[in-house]
Amino acid sequence: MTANSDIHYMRHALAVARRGLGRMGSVRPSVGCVLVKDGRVRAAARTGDGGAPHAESAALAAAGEDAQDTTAYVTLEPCAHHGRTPPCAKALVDAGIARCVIGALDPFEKVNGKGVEMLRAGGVAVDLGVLEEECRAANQGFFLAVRENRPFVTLKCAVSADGKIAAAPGERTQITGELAHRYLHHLRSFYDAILVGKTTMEVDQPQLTTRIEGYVHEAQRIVLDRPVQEMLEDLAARGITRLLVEGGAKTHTSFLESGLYDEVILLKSPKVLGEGGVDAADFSNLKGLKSQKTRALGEDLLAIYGCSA
Ligand code: AOF
Ligand code: ZN
Repeated sequence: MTANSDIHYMRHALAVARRGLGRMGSVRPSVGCVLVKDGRVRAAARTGDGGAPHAESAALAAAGEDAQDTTAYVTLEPCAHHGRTPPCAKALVDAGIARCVIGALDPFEKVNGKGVEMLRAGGVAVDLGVLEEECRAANQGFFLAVRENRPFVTLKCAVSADGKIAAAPGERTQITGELAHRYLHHLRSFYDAILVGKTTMEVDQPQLTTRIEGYVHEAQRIVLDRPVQEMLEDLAARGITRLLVEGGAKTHTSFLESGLYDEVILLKSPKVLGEGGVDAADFSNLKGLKSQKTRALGEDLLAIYGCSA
């Protein structure tokens, strides 16, 4: 059985890792690493923006000599290859850590299993699979890009009580309130790119930026102009591992019909837009997705559907 303390520190590492989502700029994971000794966190770091430095080397640098005899909690297997940086597994061994607790194995073939071997060969005790599902979920964009050549896709839609996304065709309509608006800007900061259809681009002319204090993030803006599967492969090839699809209805429908989506986020307003409004896509049948979270945001309701258990 996994010790409670292992789960606790892995949660910490996951929280640190998640802050890097949407900031890697290429098909690279955002990893979290926490170094712990005698019940005290000595250092915590994530993969740097743009993919470097790796989480482990940043945490080791922060801990200095204090890294000796720590337990390292890492959300993803430490790397074993010479890439832009020397192998993290070797750096952990050289720093004299006692134990390494790993969330998920790295799917990248130059690393997969080899990081674990390198640690064990260096005398480090290794435990695998602590909060594995959460660790994979946190880096699902990276896993999908490596294995399926496409980014993690979230469909997001703000919808009125009567299922509309605008009061009339061609009319930009603010449907949800201030808290939902803030939530959306926060959400955007965890994506590499935001996609809209041509009509939305023309009608709403959205800036699609993150505009809240404390967040500096500019996701790439993408306008849907090709069959999606092809476009998604292209986006993955350009290093986009997390894509937020903001609509409109035609764009959402094309994703819903192709089945190429992993998560749906609906912001439901109590407002009624009436007969002349533009219908939202039909989100009533979400293949295999389950309700993950429902919560009030002011007078609006946030509903998240995903595939984790
Ligand atoms: C780690 N810690 O923080 C990350 C890892 O091009 P490079 O040298 O940056 O290597 C990228 C690969 O390293 C990436 O595909 C993934 O397998 C692993 N990422 N590994 O030990 C980290 N970001
Ligand atoms: Zn590394």
